[in-house]
Amino acid sequence: MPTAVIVGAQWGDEGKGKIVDFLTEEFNFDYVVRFQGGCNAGHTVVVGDEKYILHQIPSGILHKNKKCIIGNGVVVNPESLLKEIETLINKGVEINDNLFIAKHCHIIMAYHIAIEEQLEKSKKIGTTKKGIGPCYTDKIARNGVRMVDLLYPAVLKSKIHANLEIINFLLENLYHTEPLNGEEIFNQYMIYADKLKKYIADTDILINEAIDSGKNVLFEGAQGTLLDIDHGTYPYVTSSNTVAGGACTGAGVSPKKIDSIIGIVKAYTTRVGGGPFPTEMKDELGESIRQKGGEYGATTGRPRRCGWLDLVGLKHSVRVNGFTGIAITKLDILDGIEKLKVCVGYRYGNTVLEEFPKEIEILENCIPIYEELPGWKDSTKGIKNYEELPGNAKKYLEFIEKSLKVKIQIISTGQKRDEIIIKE
Ligand code: 2SA
Ligand code: GDP
Ligand code: MG
Repeated sequence: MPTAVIVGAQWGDEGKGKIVDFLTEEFNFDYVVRFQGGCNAGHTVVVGDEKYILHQIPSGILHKNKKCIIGNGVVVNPESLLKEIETLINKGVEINDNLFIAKHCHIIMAYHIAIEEQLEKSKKIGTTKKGIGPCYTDKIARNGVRMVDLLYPAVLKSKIHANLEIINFLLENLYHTEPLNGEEIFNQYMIYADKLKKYIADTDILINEAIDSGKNVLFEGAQGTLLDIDHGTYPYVTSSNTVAGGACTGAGVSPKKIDSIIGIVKAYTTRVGGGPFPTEMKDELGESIRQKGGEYGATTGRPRRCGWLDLVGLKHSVRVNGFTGIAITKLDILDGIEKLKVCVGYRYGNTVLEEFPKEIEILENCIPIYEELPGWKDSTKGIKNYEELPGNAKKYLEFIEKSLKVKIQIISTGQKRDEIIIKE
């Protein structure tokens, strides 16, 4: 597996952090590269009794001698990145010449957060309020401030002032709130520049040279396919390309150089924030899965909505990503549930849909068609050997594999590193 892309196959929080951490060591990846999103992400890695939540730093950072890269597709919040670095160092993690940030990453500015605060009042996407959308908006509108601008104070200053002319007009006249002070923002970002400049690099060159010299590179996606700006449940999506193709644009690597694409699939479904969710369980079972699975936002602490596995959404995910294999996570959370439902189609009015609809109004009014599978009583927690899984757990996995026509390569049976099965 010289290069592999890890992508969330649902609405995020599938357990990408755990799988990235595991694969980094197990398959000897030399580099781990984040390629989109920002500090909206929360990737959890549990090592022994210690829990780490990575937001912008790749989840390979906990292993020594691995290089971690924040690729150009990421939007960097300097303040939260510095906090993340400090937290990790305080926990004994080494961060020095093993971290690189792309020169051409866009930066989340204080005004992006201020604008999003206002936008969310009417739009109600249920964002993380980290300024992600407004930052990508500026990137596409060609108004963005990039990491490299931190090295050129005059450029930084003029960009901040030019952007604030528009932002302050909106804040004062449309939102009737206080304007922001450009000089204060500039001075604050110069402090960040001083602390972060040692990490800024030509990461596209670094990554390509690494691949060309035979090093193993793992690309770590954030959020999930159904939150993709193009392929997700628009407008209830994040503002980046979360699909596998995003790894190429978000790191500067040719599709020719990608060997494996692994979709991370939670054994059930969760979603945090607004938007349609056909298989959502609004009952006691949904609540008990939330409690047992610890389904609370790793960044915001918001309760995640929980539901049954949705093969319609997953088939779409398989198609747009081209998974070469999948990893099923949180199988243990389904232990003890008598009957498991799996959504195999949607009923919309008098029609049956087998494909995930693009029309948000249709998706909002779809009724899932379920296949019922028998559950299992025995615990799967911590099982490391496929043969030891209860028969019905194997049947559940085989059903998924057969429906999606993609091999299950990894099964995760707990939060910890070693609570995992490698199937092939
Ligand atoms: P944003 O902030 O603009 O990206 O929000 C747009 C939508 O994307 C969703 N989103 C997420 N969904 C799942 N997990 C995410 N990371 C955190 C976690 C979320 C948290 O690991 O739990 O702590 O709340 C994530 N980031 C963005 C978001 O909920 C909106 O639906
Ligand atoms: P990510 O954003 O995809 O990295 O996922 P999050 O970290 O936001 O959420 C996944 C949660 O599930 C974390 O608390 C993980 O520690 C936990 N987790 C991951 N895999 C498993 C598993 O197989 N079993 C259990 N019980 N928890 C898991
Ligand atoms: Mg998460």
